[in-house]
Amino acid sequence: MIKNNLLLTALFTAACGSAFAQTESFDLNSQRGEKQDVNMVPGKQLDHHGIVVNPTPHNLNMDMQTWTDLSAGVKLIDKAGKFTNDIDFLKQNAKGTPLTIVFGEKQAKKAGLKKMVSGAYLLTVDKKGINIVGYDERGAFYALQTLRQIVESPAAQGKVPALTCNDYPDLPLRGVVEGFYGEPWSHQVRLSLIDYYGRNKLNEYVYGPKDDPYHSCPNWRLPYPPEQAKNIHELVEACRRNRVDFVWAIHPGQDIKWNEEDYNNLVNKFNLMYDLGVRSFAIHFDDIDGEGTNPSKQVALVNRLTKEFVKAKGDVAPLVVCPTDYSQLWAKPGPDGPLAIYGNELDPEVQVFWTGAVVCSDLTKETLDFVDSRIKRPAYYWWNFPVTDYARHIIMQGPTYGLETDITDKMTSGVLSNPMEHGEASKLALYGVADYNWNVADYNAIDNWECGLVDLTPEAHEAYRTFAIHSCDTETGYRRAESWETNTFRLADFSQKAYNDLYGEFDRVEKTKSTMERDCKNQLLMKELKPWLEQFELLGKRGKSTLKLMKTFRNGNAQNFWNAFVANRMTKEARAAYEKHKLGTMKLQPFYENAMDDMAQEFFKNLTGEVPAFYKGMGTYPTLATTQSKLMFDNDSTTYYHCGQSQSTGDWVGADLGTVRDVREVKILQGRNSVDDVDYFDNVVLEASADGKSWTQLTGELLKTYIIHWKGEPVKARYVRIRKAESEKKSWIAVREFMVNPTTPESLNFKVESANLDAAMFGFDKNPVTSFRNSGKTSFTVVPGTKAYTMLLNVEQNGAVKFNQYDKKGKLLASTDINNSFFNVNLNNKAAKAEIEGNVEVFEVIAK
Ligand code: LOG
Repeated sequence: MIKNNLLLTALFTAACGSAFAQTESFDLNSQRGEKQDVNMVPGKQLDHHGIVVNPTPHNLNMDMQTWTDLSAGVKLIDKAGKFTNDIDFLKQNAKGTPLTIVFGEKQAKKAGLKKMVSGAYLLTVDKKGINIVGYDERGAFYALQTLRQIVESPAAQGKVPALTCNDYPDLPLRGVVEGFYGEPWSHQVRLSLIDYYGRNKLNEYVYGPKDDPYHSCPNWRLPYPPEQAKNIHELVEACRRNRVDFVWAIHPGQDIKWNEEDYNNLVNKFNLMYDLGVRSFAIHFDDIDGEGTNPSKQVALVNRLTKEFVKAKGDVAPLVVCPTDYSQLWAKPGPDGPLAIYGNELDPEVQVFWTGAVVCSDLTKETLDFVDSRIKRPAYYWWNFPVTDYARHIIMQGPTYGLETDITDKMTSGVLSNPMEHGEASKLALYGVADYNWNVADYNAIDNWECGLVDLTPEAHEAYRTFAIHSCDTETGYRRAESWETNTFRLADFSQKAYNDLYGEFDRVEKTKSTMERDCKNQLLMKELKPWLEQFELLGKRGKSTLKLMKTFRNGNAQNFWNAFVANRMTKEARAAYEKHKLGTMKLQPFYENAMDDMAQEFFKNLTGEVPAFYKGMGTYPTLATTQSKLMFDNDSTTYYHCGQSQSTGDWVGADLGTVRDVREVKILQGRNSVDDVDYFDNVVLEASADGKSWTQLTGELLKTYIIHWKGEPVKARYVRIRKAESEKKSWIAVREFMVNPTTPESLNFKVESANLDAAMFGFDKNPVTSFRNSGKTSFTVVPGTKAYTMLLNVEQNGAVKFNQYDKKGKLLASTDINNSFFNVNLNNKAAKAEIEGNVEVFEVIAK
């Protein structure tokens, strides 16, 4: 719930507070690099000799000299009669190779299965035929999945080598929770995913889309409408075919009353779901506030349901529960805390979810130690990967990693992935989740990803790989490695070799969309990727044209450069479209942004001999090194930088002004709005520094202040920052604008007149990347001694733009056509006023 905070605007007319020295451990140099705080992907690519089985079997011995040809078909010997529908990948033929399938504990023991757990199996192929022994039906089904993958491998092509595979899962619960905010998956995508779970030996699908009103508030008490009820029944059936447990989850906590009536409402809803075939249930108490968060009441409810519903039915699986304290970020650790209450009172059969150190976090022994010791059982790891509901403009196609490989079933009952609202595009990540859960110690993230790409798009995997490697990171929140094979460079580091390599990659990027459209057979996937593929193509084009622009810049012809530079800028519309479907955020787009900024700044310096008023974000958050921090300096208060991590006292966000300047005014908009947002420093100090080490306080502590506005006697500073003072607040923080010395009519030593005077300031702000659109006339008095003007403009076709000069009395001295975006004009020595007339974008007016 968002609380209403009082809006306080602090306007200080003089510097208050005194200079004080601070010894900081903070390393200023770390702010200047491109380095981002993102873990690399572990593992390396392996040669599978054309046969890939996912998840990686524990023991698979193949004799590649001895092959059985299955093209004539197999003769199924299936006493239990369970698998007739599971061998669609083989022809059935009464005279074919015998395929014998048995399962059960006794058979498993006799056959020497390595582990007596659900899902374990022994698959053997020899001269006599194919033999499968499952620990249970699920195990036998898994043996068939292994057989399928081998037979369908490029190296096998309908044959099968002699082999022994004595295999089992490491973790008992392996699967997926449809648990994100946003558009729930379509029925078609759900069915496609359920088949995928079966093939990859995932055994649990928890149905809990936050935006299904019959799962959550307000309709959790009501039956599903008939059409949706029918679909859920179909999902249960699809899961049964794939030996997946369908777990239906309810999210009642936001408005549940702890009384008989709501208890009965819940049981009634469970009964309705039971009638649709559901045999496993979960209760989610995440993301709620108020009464529903009471841990004792939650536990009492789950215990009572266990007794009166689960056990009474006899064929319902133990319940799963998501506590309100599901993350270490806010879980109260004490012996009376909610997790301890769960540990002491909750029926030991009930599974308890846990998301780790924060909401989206790596699976570590450390976090499992923390939770397990309190809940007194192995936690069920709800992994918020590859979910993107907190960054819906992203499509996560990177490797599945961040999972420690010495975890056992004593520590967790398994990893349940919460995917993206794009179900097909989530399969790549689930390929890894399946592999990890099955064979923890052998998990090889990079190799898994390489194999997953081929598995998903066998006909287009190279293009899909190009797309995927540049579509991984979130920029904020759960950071992921991206573009790790690509080297970008700054203008100052230009070399022909670096240029050629990067040009080649941008060329591949540009061609990816058309290649995938031509070759990829997975239409559901293509539908989900489409808007991102479109942006990818544009990004490829943009990269190539930017590289060429660098060459133009280096050739030194100012007019050629400026015209090409203007043409290479992203329009407002192009930027908005990119922000909606973003990719290449770690290296490709930053290459573009940095190159454009570098060129603009160098160009300005060459023209004027001055450092442009161009600022860069800096501070304690690694995300400040991403292009997101530019959103603080874009003069657009509807966009914001979001830090992506919880705040603590001493954190700061600031601006590097490029050189020491006289700082006379600072205006900062904190939060995503100035009314009631929670993401801001609720106690904050404004400070300035010349060296980044000792800081002068410009204000005292400002409580609950969204708009920080300081004006005063100029202070010499290169760095300005807001620093979090003492406060309990832990939320993320957002900054919409960070303005230092905004150019105002009063701050200029000449007079400007324009229909929109505020906007016109961008033409005189000594920042060559900001601009205003002139229509009509903008005039400015000529500072004595000025001999000429250079104007950085964007002259469009049919612009009909003029530069007019007037004398003291207002008499027109000259009128010149402006027909080039780079415009130089000499002044008449009587000129007292100059004027731009007509429709044109004005970046900078430079007096010479
Ligand atoms: C929600 C989940 C959401 C995820 C990522 C849990 C247990 N609950 O912070 O529905 O998809 O974060 O944004 C959550 O993770 N809460």
